[in-house]
Amino acid sequence: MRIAEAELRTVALPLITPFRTSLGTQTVRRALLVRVRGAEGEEGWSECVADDEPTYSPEYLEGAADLIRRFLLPALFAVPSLDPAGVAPALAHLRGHPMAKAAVETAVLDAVLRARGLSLAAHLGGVRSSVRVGVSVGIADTLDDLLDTVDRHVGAGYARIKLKIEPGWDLEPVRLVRETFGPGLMLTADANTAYTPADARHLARLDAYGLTMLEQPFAPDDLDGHARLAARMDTPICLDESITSARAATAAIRARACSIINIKPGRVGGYLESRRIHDLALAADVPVWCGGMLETGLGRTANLALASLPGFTLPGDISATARYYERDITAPIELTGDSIVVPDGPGVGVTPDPDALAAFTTDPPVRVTPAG
Ligand code: SMG
Ligand code: MG
Repeated sequence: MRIAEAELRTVALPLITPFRTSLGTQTVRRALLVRVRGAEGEEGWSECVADDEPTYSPEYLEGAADLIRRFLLPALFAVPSLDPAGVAPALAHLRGHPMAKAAVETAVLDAVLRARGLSLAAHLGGVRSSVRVGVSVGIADTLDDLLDTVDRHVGAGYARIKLKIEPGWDLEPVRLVRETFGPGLMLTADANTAYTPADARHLARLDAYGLTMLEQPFAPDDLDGHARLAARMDTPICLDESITSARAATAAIRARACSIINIKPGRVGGYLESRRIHDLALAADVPVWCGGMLETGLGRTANLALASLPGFTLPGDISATARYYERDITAPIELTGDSIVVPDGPGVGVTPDPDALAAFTTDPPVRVTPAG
C-alpha cells in the first residue's frame, strides 16, 4: 500500500477499578489510536500501548504521538509500495520507540490484511480458534479486598491469576491466595522491577507457594541478577520489561535469565517481531504468553491473534472487557469458560465503534498527510 493519510486520536476510558502496581495506580486508560488510509482506500486501525507516564517503559503517550506524526509517518509516506514487513526496516534508522513503531506497523498490517481478506491470526500462523486467558490482579488496600477480587475472577472462569507484588505486599498475599483457593489454582506474581538482587533470599521464600512463575523482579537490564535468582529458586522466572526485541530474548535465554517469556507486541516493536520471539522461544523450549497493557478492545483483539500461535502455551493477560471497562471502543470481548474466541475476520478483526470513539475522544483528532 501507499499511505495517503493518517489520523491520531487520544481516547480516555475510565477503568472499572483502579489498577495498582509497584509502578503506580491507574484509574483511567488513555490510549492513542492510529488510523491509516491507503491511496486505494485501504483502512487500518491500531492502538499504541504507551502509558501516560514513562514508568513501565521509557515511552509515553504524548511522546509517541509526536514521534509518529513528526518522524514515523513521514518516513513511511516516502515508501511508494509499503508491505507490513517493510515498515520496521523503513523505520530502523530511528532509534528506540518500539511502542510507537508497533502502532504504525499494526495499522499498516490491519489495512493490508483487510484489503486481502486475511485475518491477523492466519497471517501470523495461529493454530487455535480460542485461547485460555488469565487476569492480572492489582495490589489491594487490604487482604480481604484481594481475596474478594480473586474470588470474583476465579468464579468468572479465568484460567490463571497473576498477583502484582512489591516489597511489603508479597509473601503474605501470595500465601493467603494459595491457601484460600488451593493447589489447583494457576497462580503467578509480577513485581514490575520492584526488587533488587539483595532481595533474592526473601523472594526465594515464594517457592513455598507453587507459583507458575515470578515475573520481572529486577531492573530490565539486569540479566545477570535474574540468572542468579533463577539458579537459586524453584519458581520459574519470566521476563517482561527486559525483553525488548528478538535479540534481547536470545540474550536472556542464553544467559538463563528466564525460562518463560511474556511477549507484548508494543514492547518489542510489533506483531512481526513478536512472532520472531515466539519462534526462537519455541525452538529453545521456552514457553511464551501474551502480556497486556490494559488495552481497549482494539489492542486486545490483536493480542488474541498473537496468542493463537502454537508456542503460547500459558494463559495471557487478555481479559474480557468487563474486567477493565464499563464500555469499550469495540464490541465487548467476552469470556467463554476460561477462554476467549480468536476473531477470524479480515485484519485485526474489529474496528472502533464511531459512537464510542465520539464519546471517549479527548482532543480533536490530528490528521497527518504527506503535505504535512
Ligand atoms: O492488560 O490486563 C492487563 C494488564 C496486565 O499486569 C498487566 N500488565 O507488567 O505485565 C505487566 C503489566 C503492565 C501494565 S501495568 C503498568
Ligand atoms: Mg509484567
